[in-house]
Amino acid sequence: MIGKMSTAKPVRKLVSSVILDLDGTLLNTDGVVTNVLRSYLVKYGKQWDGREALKIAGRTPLEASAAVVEAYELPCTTEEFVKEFTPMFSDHWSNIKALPGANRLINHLCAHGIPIALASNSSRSNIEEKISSHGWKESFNVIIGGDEVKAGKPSPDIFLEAAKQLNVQPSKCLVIEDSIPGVTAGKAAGMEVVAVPSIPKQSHLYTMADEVINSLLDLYPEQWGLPPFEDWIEGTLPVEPWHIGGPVIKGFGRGSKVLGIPTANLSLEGYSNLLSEHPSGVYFGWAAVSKRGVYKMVMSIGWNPYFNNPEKTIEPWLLHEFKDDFYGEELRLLVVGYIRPEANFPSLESLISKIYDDRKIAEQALERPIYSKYKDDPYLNSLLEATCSITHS
Ligand code: ADP
Ligand code: RBF
Ligand code: MG
Repeated sequence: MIGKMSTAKPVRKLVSSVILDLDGTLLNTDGVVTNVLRSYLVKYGKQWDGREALKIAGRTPLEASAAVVEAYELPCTTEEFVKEFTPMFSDHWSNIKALPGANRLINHLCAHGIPIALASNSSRSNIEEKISSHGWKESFNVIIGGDEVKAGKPSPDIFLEAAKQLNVQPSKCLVIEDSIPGVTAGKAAGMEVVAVPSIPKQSHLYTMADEVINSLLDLYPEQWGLPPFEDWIEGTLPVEPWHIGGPVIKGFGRGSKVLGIPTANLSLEGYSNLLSEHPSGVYFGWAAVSKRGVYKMVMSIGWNPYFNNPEKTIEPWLLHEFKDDFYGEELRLLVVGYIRPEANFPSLESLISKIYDDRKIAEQALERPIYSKYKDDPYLNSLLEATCSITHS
């Protein structure tokens, strides 16, 4: 009971329906666009560096294409680019991954009978192709594509049409959007808007949104008068377990020296795709260190706003007293739960105290069967066994 009360959030405004954006909000479209664009640019001797990201998020396909042609000074017209690029990209439409929390949100709203609409600048046929493998079509009461209204986002047309077809007042709709044109459209439609920016470190640009969250995991529907999620367990949210591993490398030296909290850094070479799939934030799980054992672990993924890292890093704190460093040794992590988004702090003391809160939450949660069962995971334990057999031979 206490755990539940401490996570309850104040109501901001009462809504009755939810309108969801697709690309960048429910689907990791950016990841696929990036991969296809990267290989496409090679043909023109150019290298992808993400310079177009802000100009293509939330745009219509034609606007996004014009932005790419301009950003990379391609020797072709926008029309030529569209003709060549679209088929390359559409091969991948049906295997774009759902973003973390997307299925959870859709299932939750459906289970409680909350009317939901999907409103995207993509064409109706694109939308249907993209959602086909996720089984979402039946979940939405209404689907509106950019080709079904006069003007795409940032015009409010798509959202107004969605509200009309849902048969609700715009002011009773909550829009969830990742892009600036989408947020602009939602506010122009007179709706409440939660922004979930898909481009990192850009949340300051979203001031017109009613709330800015880091990922769908951080949405609290009760703040909008909607039924709360019931899957939080004492301040933790179970996630689909995922693992990552590699040799421990030297970090910034701030963990033990500045914070008094050592965090082992993993080399992310070859892991940038995996890491970009997981929202920044504080997670926990189990960690195996070669020759040593399996330990409880709490970690941050992200840019550590307090120190403003240039790269997204993954920094696990193993909840065990080690007498020495283990640089170079193999570390394997199994992530099983989520605690909170990463945050900035007014002082070093407040950051440190929050990290100790995280530790306590993780330590307690990992005693629960739902999380403790993963301690026996073969990925973690094979590291210990492999080392043992070498030692004995
Ligand atoms: P950081 O990399 O966080 O800036 P340091 O490089 O000073 O900080 O210290 C991290 C190193 O401390 C790890 O790479 C590891 O070898 C060692 N270490 C000792 N105890 C722990 C622990 N409990 N959890 C993680 N790392 C630890
Ligand atoms: N740094 C931040 O700037 N913001 C955070 O919210 C944050 N949360 C953390 C949570 C945990 C559990 C741990 C172990 C570290 C956290 N850090 C955070 C610090 C960061 O990961 C890293 O230790 C420092 O940047 C030193 O390299
Ligand atoms: Mg570190």
